[in-house]
Amino acid sequence: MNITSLQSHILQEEARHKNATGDFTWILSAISLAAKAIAAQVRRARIEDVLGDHGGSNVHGETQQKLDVIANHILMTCLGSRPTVAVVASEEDEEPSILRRGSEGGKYCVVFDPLDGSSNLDVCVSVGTIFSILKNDASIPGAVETLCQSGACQVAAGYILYGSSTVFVLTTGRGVDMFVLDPSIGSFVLVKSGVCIPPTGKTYSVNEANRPTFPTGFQRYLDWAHGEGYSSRYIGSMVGDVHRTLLKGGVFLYPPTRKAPKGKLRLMYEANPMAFLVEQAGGKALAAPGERILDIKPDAIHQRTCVLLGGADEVDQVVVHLG
Ligand code: AFP
Repeated sequence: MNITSLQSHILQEEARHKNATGDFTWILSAISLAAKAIAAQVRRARIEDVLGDHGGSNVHGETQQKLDVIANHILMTCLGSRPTVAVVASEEDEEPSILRRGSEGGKYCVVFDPLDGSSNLDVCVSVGTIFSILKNDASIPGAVETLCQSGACQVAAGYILYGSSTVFVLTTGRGVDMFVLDPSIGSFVLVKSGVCIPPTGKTYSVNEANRPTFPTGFQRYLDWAHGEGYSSRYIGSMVGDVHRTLLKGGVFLYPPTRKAPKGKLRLMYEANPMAFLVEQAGGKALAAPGERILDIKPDAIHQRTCVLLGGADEVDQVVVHLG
């Protein structure tokens, strides 16, 4: 039996680069450690007192769940101890934190959504952590300015899905790899290298309750998909919905709505990492027809965007209807 852990896989990848220092491996190991700690909390959610509202709201005015706060703290603690992490930014916090300057060895910035889909926790539905790693430009003094890089600059991105199993999906720009947490040995083990998103797949994933306020092109697409016998699948946890789309094909959509005319999902914490993964798996990820998510230069770290991603042919079908 050949068991490759996340750690050894990253070390093998790093060995391909002759100037590699191991710094990057060390950061991914912090995320992997945090993921195991969060998974343990999620698994014990009805046993420990970690469910329900925390009593506060985050920077977006959304109610924070106790586990949002716990997951955020775990990631901050694990990443904080890594000597090359310069800046961390969480979807839950208003401001990024500068941990160390470039002159003090800060080489990378890590941006994350600690627990996406957390409003589903009370009913035991899959949730996830999404992360994106960027280089720290030591010549830029401000944390926000440092982070406002387009998604195309990401050096790695991924998510951890706390579902019926705990799955770690990662790209470092050389395809997509998938690992599953084996609880009996406490390691993420490689289950698939080179994950490819099927170009076709007759499933769309969208909050159809918002349909009356979608731009007409999206309504035309949905009419067409109904006529073609498509299935609808929507969890309301982006990590779960994107994971299904990555493995089975189809499209995931978060179009503009009356309530969120620029889209609801966050560019840096959700859309960019997912777009990087989907493109690395051979799919497409757009904010609008002709506008790649990864090309958007953010103006603010909590910026929102519309999202249209999935198998290449299925995304093209949506675009045809947007006219
Ligand atoms: P929560 O973390 O507050 O549950 O939000 C999750 C999320 O941002 C994303 O994961 C989902 O795709 C999306 O919201 C679902 O939201 P709608 O209820 O607007 O469809």
